[in-house]
Amino acid sequence: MAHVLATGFEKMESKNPNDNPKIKGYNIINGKLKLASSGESFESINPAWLDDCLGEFPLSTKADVHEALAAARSSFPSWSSTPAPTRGQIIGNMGRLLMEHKDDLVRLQAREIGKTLKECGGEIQEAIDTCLFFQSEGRRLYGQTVNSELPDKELFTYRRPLGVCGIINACNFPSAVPFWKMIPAIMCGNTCVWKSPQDSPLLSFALARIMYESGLPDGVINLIHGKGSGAGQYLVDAVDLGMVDKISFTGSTPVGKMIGEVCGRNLVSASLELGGKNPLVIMPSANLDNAVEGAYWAGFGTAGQRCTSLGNLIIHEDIYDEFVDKFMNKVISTPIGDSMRHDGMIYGSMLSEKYAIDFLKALKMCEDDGAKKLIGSGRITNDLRPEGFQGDANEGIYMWPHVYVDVTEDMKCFHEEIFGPAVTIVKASDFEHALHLANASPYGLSSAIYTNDRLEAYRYKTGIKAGMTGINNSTTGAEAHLPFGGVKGSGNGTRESGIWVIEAYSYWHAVNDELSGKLQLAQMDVDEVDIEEAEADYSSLA
Ligand code: UN1
Repeated sequence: MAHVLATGFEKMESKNPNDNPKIKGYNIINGKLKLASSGESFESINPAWLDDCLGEFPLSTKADVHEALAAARSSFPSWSSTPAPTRGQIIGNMGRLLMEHKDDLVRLQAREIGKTLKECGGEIQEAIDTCLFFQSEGRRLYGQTVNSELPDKELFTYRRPLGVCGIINACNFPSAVPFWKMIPAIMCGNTCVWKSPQDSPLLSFALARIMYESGLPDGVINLIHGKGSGAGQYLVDAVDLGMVDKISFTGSTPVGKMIGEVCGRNLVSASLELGGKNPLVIMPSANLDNAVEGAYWAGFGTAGQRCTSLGNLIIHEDIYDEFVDKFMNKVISTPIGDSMRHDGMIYGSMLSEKYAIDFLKALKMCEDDGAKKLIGSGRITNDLRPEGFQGDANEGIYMWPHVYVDVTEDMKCFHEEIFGPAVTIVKASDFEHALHLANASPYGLSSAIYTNDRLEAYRYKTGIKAGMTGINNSTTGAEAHLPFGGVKGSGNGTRESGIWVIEAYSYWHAVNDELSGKLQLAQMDVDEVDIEEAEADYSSLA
């Protein structure tokens, strides 16, 4: 089998529009390009242009996943003993290569998942930022020296890697999120098996090749393609077989709970970044035009397919009508279309057919709940298209923007995440009610408030139960050096990004060094310091 760096990208015969290349994709196991052992493959389709097939990728079997895990296991001793600053240097090289190839990767990502070029640019930048941050963390993988209670004895702490990490991410952030996971993982000395999202295998393949071009030794990151119910499940099942020391997962709450159970019964560490029903509160003192911009972007950026997208828009009753009017004025003319062919689009296609099907089911839930619809007709067709739609609707999978009002706490659509361009609007009678509503869903990922009352902002920040809060900002917009993650149904409390993620990929090793040449017993052989005889009679004060 060819080494990952031995060839360029292998093109296949394609009937793509504009002759877009169709690529033969491979798994990368121990630095070698490999097909699935069954010979089976699946295709990656451009959701904004369904005739455009990006390539064919191995439908990995259980044996392929186990081979990748074995490769990660055997490369662990040498990688974990490579000095952390050297590991950091390789990560820095990855960042520099991403910068060099940024424009091509941005276009490839937009082509594979239909996200706008602008957003894809932001995302590749987030992957670059992550590399540059962790390049230096390789020089800062500090432990501590700790004083002993006994003489001639020293105590130390060291960060140790966990071992083999299984990485599973969703296709909505197909470059930033795997980098959030794998970069700190390898910086800490772990090795990885990365199951690429089934809807972004080509981008994952290109990113993994960049990792190898950066000087990564064979077997440190192993890439396997396939479906969630196939390769993804085999990777999780391998936890029960003792082949995995860590799973890091970004995706839905039900799948996250299943993974958490498997990891829990094996006492294996799990990082779980799950769904959200992110609330955004608008108070009367807010700058309403600014708030409209934030709510609109939070609701419809990435076609609402971020885990940090706006869920419940909670509006104070005093400005409710004015705000909804301004908001709807914007929503009605939302520019929607393929950003590779039309400029200025706010959002593009759904990530894939599967996301479209789930979104349509969620719309039915809103309708069954009796929420009142202000705009939205499901899938965009050439006969029924919003005024801002550009192009031929039959070419891709596009959805109308949807806004529902009169949503109340007793409705399912108040509580459940809707992954797509839909916002549910709730009316609040005062600040306390707004805060109550913001906390009433089962999730706790992101949250936001627009207010110019500092006390209200303070009370929101301290009263909300969420991993992230924006003040006079939208619910989205994580940065590579700030902790990312949620509470309640949004995760298990682990964090991605910044120095906080290091906790998720290392354990603390406490070492004591007894220099006295004899056995000294902690707590028992410690010199006691007596309390001096009290001069004062405290009982006379009572
Ligand atoms: C996700 O949706 O899984 O803050 C990640 C944001 C992005 C990351 C979202 N930078 O919305």
